[in-house]
Amino acid sequence: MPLDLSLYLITDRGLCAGQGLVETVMAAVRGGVTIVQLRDKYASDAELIDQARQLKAALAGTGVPLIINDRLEVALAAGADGLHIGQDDGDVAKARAALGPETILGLSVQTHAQLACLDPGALDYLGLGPVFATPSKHDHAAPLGFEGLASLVAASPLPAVAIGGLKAEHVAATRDAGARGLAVISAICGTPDPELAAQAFSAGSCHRSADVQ
Ligand code: TZP
Ligand code: MG
Repeated sequence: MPLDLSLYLITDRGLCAGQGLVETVMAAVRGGVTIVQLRDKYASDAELIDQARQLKAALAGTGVPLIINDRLEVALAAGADGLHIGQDDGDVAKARAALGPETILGLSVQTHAQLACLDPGALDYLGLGPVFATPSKHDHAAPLGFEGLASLVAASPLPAVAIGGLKAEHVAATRDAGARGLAVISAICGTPDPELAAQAFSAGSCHRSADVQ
């Protein structure tokens, strides 16, 4: 199935705890999320494998792929659809070799220098950001703004999803910058109605900013 990066949900342990991880994700999928990343810096591998299996079972039949953040072994053990790694999370070539050719592999990129060094043949997509500063990731790089995002997208050899402080009101600007989609945590996780929160992004995508007078 072609990779649909339009609305990329990333989970957060704390923000999803109130309504439950699976409940939050499935509500968001009903609202239009097209791809889901399980991200939990604190869970043990065993705990994460268990969460991944629950999510995989819940997502079966929806066509929405499940991506695991950082942990190759978890992605393999849970039979996830993909893995997303950062610049310091190990070797892309090694991850691709372990995952095989069919599994989705994404990489976070913050700078042109990082873009120049990557091997596009080993990857399926890039996560570019942060667009804005965000409390959801404590050690994030300097914010790019939409101009910085557009500059990275223009140089990217792969489809890109933008990340960092993005809300439904940013859909048009993100698309105008050339990104295929928006990756979000706090715009959906921990909101009173994650389904409605996800729906707001498709409402936002109806207009490119150039169309708005
Ligand atoms: N990587 C760069 S910013 C970020 C990650 C994981 C967090 C995005 O979270 P939010 O709440 O959508 O700003
Ligand atoms: Mg990482």
